[in-house]
Amino acid sequence: MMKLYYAPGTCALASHIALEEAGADYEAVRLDFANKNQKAADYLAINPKVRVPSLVTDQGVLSETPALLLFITQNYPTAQLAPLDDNFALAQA
Ligand SMILES: N[C@@H](CCC(=O)N[C@@H](CS)C(=O)NCC(=O)O)C(=O)O
Repeated sequence: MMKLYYAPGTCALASHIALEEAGADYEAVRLDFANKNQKAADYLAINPKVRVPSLVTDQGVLSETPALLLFITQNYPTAQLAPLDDNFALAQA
C-alpha cells in the first residue's frame, strides 16, 4: 500500500486530496513540524530534502507535488482528475 507523508497546512494537501478523489488505497502518515518530525532520521531516509509531501510507492518515492499529482492522475484514470488524452490540457491542469 502507498504511504503519503504529509503535514497539516502544507502543500501536501493537494496530493492528499488527489489520493482521496482517486479512491486510492493508501496510508496517510502525519508529520508534526512543530516537533521537527521532518528532520528525523527515519524520515530523511525517505525524503532527504526535509520536505513534504512524500509518496512511497511500490516503485519508489516521489517527492515533488507535480510528480505526485501526475502519478496519481495517470494511475487512476477513471477518477478523471485531469485530461489524459490531451498533453497540453494536462500540462495546463
Ligand atoms: N517542491 C516541493 C516543495 C515542498 C515543500 O516546500 N514543502 C514544504 C511544505 S509546503 C515543507 O515540507 N517544508 C518543510 C519545513 O517547513 O520544514 C513540492 O512541490 O512538493
